Amino acid sequence: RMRAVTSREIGIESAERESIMEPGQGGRILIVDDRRSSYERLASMLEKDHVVDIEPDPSAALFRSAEGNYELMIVSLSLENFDGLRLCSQLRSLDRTRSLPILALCEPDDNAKLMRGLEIGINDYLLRPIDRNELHARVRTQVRRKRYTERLRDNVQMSIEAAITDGLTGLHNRRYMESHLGKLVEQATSRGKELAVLVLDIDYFKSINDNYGHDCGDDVLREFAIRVRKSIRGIDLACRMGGEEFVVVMPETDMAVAATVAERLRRRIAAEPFPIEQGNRMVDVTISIGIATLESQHDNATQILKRADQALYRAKRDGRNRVVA
Ligand code: GH3
Ligand code: MG
Ligand code: MG
Ligand code: MG
Repeated sequence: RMRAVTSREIGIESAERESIMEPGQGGRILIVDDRRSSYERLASMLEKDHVVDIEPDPSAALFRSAEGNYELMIVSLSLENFDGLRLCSQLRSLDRTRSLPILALCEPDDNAKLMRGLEIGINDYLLRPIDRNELHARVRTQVRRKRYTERLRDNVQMSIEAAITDGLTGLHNRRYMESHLGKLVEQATSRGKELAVLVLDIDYFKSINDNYGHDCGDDVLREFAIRVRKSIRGIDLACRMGGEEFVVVMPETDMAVAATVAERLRRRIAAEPFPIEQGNRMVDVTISIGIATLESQHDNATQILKRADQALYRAKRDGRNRVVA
């Protein structure tokens, strides 16, 4: 199982959080207000520190917020020709704007509207008449929080990718294969579909390392991964299981097709020498491949991998540079 990731690992320190909004890094804000005196006053208070747009028409505001790159919406709940709450609820229901902060502007005597706004999911509010300092503080907080959340999300995404990717080749790693092969097998058996698994192993890889050095061995592994990727479809899953051993899982693929793919890949490897030392030298590489396909409704990931491994073993025993099913 994947362990929890600490905030230190995902690269967010409290000092960094503070620096998210330095001077000159103001927010991009859309003001939605149809009273000229009101939005002009707001804009004049914010323009020194932020990039401010004004949109008096709520429908246009909805469109602009989904298209534009805003970090905060300031929405008046006392629009003259439109229900500001309706705009807020539309903003919350669209994927593109769901996490866009909303700062609502309320009349001090309209508590009912404010309560509904909070239920819809506005992030903060200001009562009229707007106090300049309060406005600045609440705007800064919302913009900072939005940037912090986005950075957090990006870093989590990167951590997840790193956890399932092989660093040398960029293919998936063993952990990912182990967590996914079972699901793919289950999907195939439950839908009565075919599934093929290839286990690939570079022949005499140790002697490549011995003759040319470990770095050249790494060059070979990277180039090998590129050729594997070129030989398979988008829905096929390619993983480096460790060392110079790889696994390719091909959904909806029977033995005849799997054998064709494997044989094509074997030839592609053997026919074209691999560049090492920044392309200054070339080295001949061959691989052996074992194939197994789903055999019954009761087959499972462990068994199918085991059969592919046994086929690979026979390919090695019979002289290498060959495909065995
Ligand atoms: P066979 O044809 O039987 O597969 O022989 P082989 O030499 O390929 O197999 P063996 O398992 O004896 O050797 C694999 C070698 O792969 C040993 C190990 O040092 C090397 N190796 C494992 N991981 C890496 C790596 O990340 N980079 C490099 N350059 N070498 C690696
Ligand atoms: Mg070996
Ligand atoms: Mg080998
Ligand atoms: Mg090996």
